[in-house]
Amino acid sequence: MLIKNIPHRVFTQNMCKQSKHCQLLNVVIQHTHTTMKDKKTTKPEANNPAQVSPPAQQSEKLQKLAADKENGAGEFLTTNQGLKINDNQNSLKAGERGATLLEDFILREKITHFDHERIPERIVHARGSGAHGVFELYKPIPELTKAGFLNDTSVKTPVFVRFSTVAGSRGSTDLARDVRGFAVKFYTQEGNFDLVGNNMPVFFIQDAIKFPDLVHAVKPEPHNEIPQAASAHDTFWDFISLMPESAHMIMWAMSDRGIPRSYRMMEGFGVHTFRLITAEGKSSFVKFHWKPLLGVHSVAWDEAKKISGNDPDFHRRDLWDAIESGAFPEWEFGVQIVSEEDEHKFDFDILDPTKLIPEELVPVQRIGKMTLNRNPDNFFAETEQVAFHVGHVVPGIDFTNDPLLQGRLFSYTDTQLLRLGGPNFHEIPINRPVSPVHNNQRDGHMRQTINTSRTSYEPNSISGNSPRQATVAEGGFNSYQERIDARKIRDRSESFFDHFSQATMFFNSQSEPEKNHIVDALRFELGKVEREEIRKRMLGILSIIDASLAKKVADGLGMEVPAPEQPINHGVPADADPAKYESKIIKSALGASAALSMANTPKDSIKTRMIAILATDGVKSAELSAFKKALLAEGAVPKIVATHGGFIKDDKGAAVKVDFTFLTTASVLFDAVYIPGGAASVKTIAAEADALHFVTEAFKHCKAIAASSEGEEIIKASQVPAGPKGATPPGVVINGKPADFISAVAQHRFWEREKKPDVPA
Ligand code: HDD
Repeated sequence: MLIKNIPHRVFTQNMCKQSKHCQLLNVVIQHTHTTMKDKKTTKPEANNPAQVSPPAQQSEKLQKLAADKENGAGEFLTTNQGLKINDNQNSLKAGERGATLLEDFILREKITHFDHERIPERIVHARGSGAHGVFELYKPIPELTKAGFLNDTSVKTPVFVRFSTVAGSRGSTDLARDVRGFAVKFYTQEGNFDLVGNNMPVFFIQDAIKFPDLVHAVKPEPHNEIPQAASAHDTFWDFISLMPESAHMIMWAMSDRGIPRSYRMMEGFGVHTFRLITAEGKSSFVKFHWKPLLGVHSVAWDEAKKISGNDPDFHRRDLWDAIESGAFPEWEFGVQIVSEEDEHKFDFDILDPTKLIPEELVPVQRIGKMTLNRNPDNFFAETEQVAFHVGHVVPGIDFTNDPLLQGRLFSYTDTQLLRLGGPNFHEIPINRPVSPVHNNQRDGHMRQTINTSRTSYEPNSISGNSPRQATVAEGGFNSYQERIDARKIRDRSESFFDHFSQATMFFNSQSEPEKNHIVDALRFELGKVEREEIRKRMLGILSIIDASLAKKVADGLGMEVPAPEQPINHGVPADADPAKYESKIIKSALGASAALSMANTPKDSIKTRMIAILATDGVKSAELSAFKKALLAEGAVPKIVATHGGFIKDDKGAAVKVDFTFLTTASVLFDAVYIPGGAASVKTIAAEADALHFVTEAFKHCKAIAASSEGEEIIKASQVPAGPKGATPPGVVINGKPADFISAVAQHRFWEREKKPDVPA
């Protein structure tokens, strides 16, 4: 009885891992909890995690979260004080038509809570989606780090990941052209390690002091709050055109990486150079990577704009659906290691966050795998309240002096204090480590822990000096003892001054279609810029990166590339020697790096690909079922798109469930299209304008299309052009086998079809 009346949180939150007594107590509590629930619950909801999760997905973190979960299934409605509510329809009034009484505490509580339901959205990365998962190590790396989770292959480290866009508000579209956040919280046995990265390996600026300027420039303009979730406006390009250090990142942002097909098909990067530290205190520099096992893929820009209208939740839905269906997204975790001795051996400074280390120079070693296997139960409680911080590290991982990283170390706690309302945000269930927390921090808004000790200071004698400091051998964190012998200055290292070599290397590394997409993206973005001087300045910057790029963009804008001149340099400190800042266009010939082109990504799977099957009454059952079966066997997701909802009847009279109509979906929400035969089905679809648009648009976006010999009529009725010399265009499979279509879908896109000729969809 005693146990039953005490909130579970009090026990589980600070549960001492070592203590058998505590563990036993926890089991008793959870058991008691279950027994109570079982008695009261008439029909448990299907998503009650404690009841349906297979053991493999019940990580230590998920088990701990279970103690805070609430599910009202079969329960009475109550106030927050546990009082059962008798009437949730009417407020308390003076007479049937009378005024509502202030006395109505039930009404007041409900409305007050509602009035306070919103918290400030993140200043950047407001729009995001999260998922739970596990990280598994391939092999211990004690020669590089003493971090426990990187040394024990038997441990499955729980993770929570949040993907995001940067500029848009919380409700903005997923498909904005933007950088994507890729933040991973590892709940390790030694505390939380947060890897707060992006899907691009470099950043716009070199010093955190410029971050507020960058963000103010990209956010909607202050006078009219336009445009939402878009960088195509004057203030962004004004800033960028004055900040040559952004040249490399601009190439990435304007590339197809800015419009991913899926969060599941993005790379992730820690961006900064961090340090790994061994038990002996040896330091190595490290760049962290995430490599998606489904490959790196993007959509077309025209498609991205249309997805934003058809399904602004496209990426969120895609992640959710994949996890719900059991197609768990996976990434390999990679490290690029540079020894202390090699710190200065590159053409660039490894502390400069606008530079990457080409994989040809330092290969990425894949050391483990992350699998996302569970959707959150509550978006606000988990995805919105999760608080990441680059400063959350564990013994064996440490920082470098990258000036962007150094500034971030301040910013993240500061922002959570505002966003989550006070210093106890670490007690919010999703943010709690799985390792125990014991310290002398006390009180503050919404404190959850009931600290029972009389002492809240250290040293103390009253509590036997508990909690006590840990030696390094006991797992205490000690910062890497970097030798520093310097003057205190506010300046930038000249080793950070080569802004263009890697921008050019990135451009040179792209395939022809990828280069064309960068040109188109820049034409679009700069075409939206009203001020000519900004466009001109940008053309000047582009001409340093690549003359042909600048010329093509200029042609699209109807402008001339300005005569070569030094880029107007940014932020020269008031008293600095301008010569130091203004005379530098340093460029070293770095050539190209194959790893930078998405054209080189693996294209061997159609797992989770969305396939539209265009069919209606009279569809040929044999063709439909053969393709459907083959697609399902490969892990694809075939959906019937028909001219009406409900069920269609195939040529054998069997009912086939319709997933979408041409009204409720669009070709941009699919990866490929299959058109089975059946005279009646083909005739009806060929007469529907939306269906013909569907096919033409899928072709325009370079997707695989297959049709049976009868189904080809629909392709002919659409505006799909013939291929070279009247041949079938690449990626179009007529009267082929399912295997032919499957290998075409695996190619993702046939970019060579683009604009040859352009189709009006
Ligand atoms: Fe940041 C959020 C990634 C530079 C300040 N950042 C945030 C998130 C990601 C990144 C993924 C979202 C985390 C989540 O899902 O909750 N940020 C980066 C990367 C950067 C970077 C890869 C450069 C390499 N950020 C950066 C700088 C500053 C900040 C230089 C400030 C000096 N970032 C923040 C922030 C945010 C944030 C204001 C907003 C919400 C939050 O932290 O929790 O503190």
